[in-house]
Amino acid sequence: MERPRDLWPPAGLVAGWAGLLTSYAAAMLMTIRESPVVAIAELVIRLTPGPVAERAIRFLGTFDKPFLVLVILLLVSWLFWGTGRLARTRWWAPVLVYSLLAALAATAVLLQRSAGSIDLVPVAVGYVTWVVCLSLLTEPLRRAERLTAAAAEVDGTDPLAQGADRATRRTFLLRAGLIAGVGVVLGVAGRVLGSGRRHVEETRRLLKLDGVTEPTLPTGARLPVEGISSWMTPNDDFYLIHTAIVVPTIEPVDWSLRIHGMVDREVVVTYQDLLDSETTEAWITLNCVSNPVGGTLIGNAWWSGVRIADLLERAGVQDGADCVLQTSEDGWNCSTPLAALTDGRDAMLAVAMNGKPLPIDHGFPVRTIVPGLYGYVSGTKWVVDYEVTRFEDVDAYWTQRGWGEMGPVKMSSRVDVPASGAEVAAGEVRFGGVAWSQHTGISAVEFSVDGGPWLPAELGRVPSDDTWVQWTGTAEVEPGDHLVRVRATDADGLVQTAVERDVLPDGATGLDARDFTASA
Ligand SMILES: Nc1nc2c(c(=O)[nH]1)N[C@H]1C(S)=C(S)[C@@H](COP(=O)(O)O)O[C@H]1N2
Ligand SMILES: [Mo]
Repeated sequence: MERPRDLWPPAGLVAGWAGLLTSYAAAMLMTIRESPVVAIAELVIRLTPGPVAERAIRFLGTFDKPFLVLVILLLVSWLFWGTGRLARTRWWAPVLVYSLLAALAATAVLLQRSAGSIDLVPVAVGYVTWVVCLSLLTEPLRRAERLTAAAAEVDGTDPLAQGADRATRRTFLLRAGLIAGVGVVLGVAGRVLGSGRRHVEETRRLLKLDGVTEPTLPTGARLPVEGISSWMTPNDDFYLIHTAIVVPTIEPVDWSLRIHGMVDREVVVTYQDLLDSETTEAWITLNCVSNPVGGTLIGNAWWSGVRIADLLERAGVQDGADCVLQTSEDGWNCSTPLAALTDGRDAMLAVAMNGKPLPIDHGFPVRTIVPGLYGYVSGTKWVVDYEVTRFEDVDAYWTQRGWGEMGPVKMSSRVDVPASGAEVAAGEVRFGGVAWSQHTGISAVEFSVDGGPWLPAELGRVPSDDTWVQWTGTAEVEPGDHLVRVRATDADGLVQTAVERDVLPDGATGLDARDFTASA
């Protein structure tokens, strides 16, 4: 059985977690977007050099953020354990640790976009919880130690009388249990009651968007090939990339976009303004610059929204401007070449994706979509600010981490069929996949088995140059292991290069290949 002196570290741990839980509950109940822990995690992400972040994302996939939060929680747990131990000899030491942690959390919170002093409340709540709970938990331990010392001094009797120990432990466990219980209840209640997301989800579900039509698949776009990527990517299957850990939840009535900077007059656009404007709709394939050759960070959807060029015209863009610095509600930003927003392509402030209001994770209520550019320089989700400016005057999130400024999509192609490692019947084997070169278009796709001649593939018919295109073809294949490669040619006659380049700084190149086995 542990003695009271072994209970100091657990006291620190329980008090520490109680503070995390009350601060989380406060953040949730106040519908502050993030708990202080998450704010710290986002600060870490912001301070992480691009290539390191890139590697982490590739290594951990979509678990990079939960993983970071977990690491932070483990680290602070270790700190809390230590504060308990420290408390035994130096009452002020844990207070110092708490103060440093709170200062770090406060800094992280204040560095978030549009943070005010009210956002510090959860940090303060956590701090008070730490101090109060630690004294509540260590008080019986301290008392027991004082008694022990006094008894030893007076008459040398066995100071660790079993009964006194047991009483101390009972008081401690009672308090620790109570604190832990209340902490967990508050945490759960905060999550259930406070999550503004539920409300926004409800608003979103009830929205009726006039002028937004359901997607009708263009005839001939889909090739009848089993296992090929769906030409239209359903919203639920569409890849997700964002730096925010907790995504912004914005009620449409609270949303507005401010267009300012090098303009003749500042314009503020509301959600209603967008609904009252003429709708533009288009099939546009969006992809991520971090998509490796053959990767899946790409999707094709039917987007509905309002042309950005019209809004910029209302504001009156001044001479000399060459980019628009877009900022999201969560603080992420990107600088987009002005030309891509005004040259007549379907660059839009999108309100709907595949005929439905944007899913929250895809930027509800409004995001930017620009055909032909990678998402990191254009596709701002939860967008709230457009500053018309010059590239030389700004430094956006990914560009300051070494990624290219302009971000035009590079031509690429992928094999979907056969799937990697698949087993097919020898003889006539069907191949298929997708190819893309948004805003330029694909004119041909070829595939080659085991380094043999390039065979022309059949292409699906697409409504514009802004989407990917499905390809298919067949070839005679002997029993055994094989490798199929694919390459595209764009509408300008450029053939996809086999030279392999990393995704950093402006998109991967190289040819996709799949190995498969043909059996007799
Ligand atoms: N607010 C915000 N918008 C963002 C990002 C982000 O991190 N935050 N990531 C961009 C990147 S890198 C890509 S590839 C696209 C992905 O859009 P999706 O998640 O809807 O597929 O969003 C872009 N818009
Ligand atoms: Mo991206």
